[in-house]
Amino acid sequence: QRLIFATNNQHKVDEIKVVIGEHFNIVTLKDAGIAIDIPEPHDTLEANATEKSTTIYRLTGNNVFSEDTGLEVAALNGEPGVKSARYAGEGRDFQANIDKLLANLEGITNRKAQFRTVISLILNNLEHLFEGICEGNIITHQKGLKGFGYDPVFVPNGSTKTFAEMTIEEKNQFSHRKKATDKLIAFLKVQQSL
Ligand code: ITT
Repeated sequence: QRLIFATNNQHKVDEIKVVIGEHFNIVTLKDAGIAIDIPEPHDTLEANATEKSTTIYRLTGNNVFSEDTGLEVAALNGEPGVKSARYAGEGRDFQANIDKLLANLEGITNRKAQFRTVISLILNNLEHLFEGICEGNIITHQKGLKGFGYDPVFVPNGSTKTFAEMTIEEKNQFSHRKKATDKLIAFLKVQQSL
């Protein structure tokens, strides 16, 4: 049975598909021919994830999951958090977000941060949430060309490399998204066996 992954972010698809692809038939919005820019108007990752999954569920009636992710920086009181995609303002290129983050952390020694992913699954009209957290530090100068978003400035605990210096497989040994996805898979497997 197919499960729609409601995202327009191909990087998220690439990271999740290597984990979940073997277990379930994942169909992206693109695969399903759905061209829609889902708004993220809320002030929590949970509410935005729910908005994305319910929008697509109402549209298709198909079981669906979405995810919302934020980078939460301790010294910035959890910012950019839910605003991670548009920290430097709507419509700016992503480098502007990284530049703003590094500028706001200039001279600050506490560089602790975490990525947090919230997955919202809608299965047979019921919602289930799954969270994944990856703790680490923001470095002072970006490094690496792989990955996306804030990957060039984030070093997960237990590594000396930024996410942008890692392959998807390496990133998945640490990542927030992988942890949330593992919980989703475990849940779906139990449902399948019922
Ligand atoms: P959707 O279509 O799924 O909504 P999006 O790109 O809008 O995709 P988010 O709303 O979750 O995704 O935005 C979170 C931002 O945080 C996003 O723009 C990324 O640049 C950044 N981000 C999310 N996951 C990340 C990761 O694993 N590594 C680095 N940056 C990440």
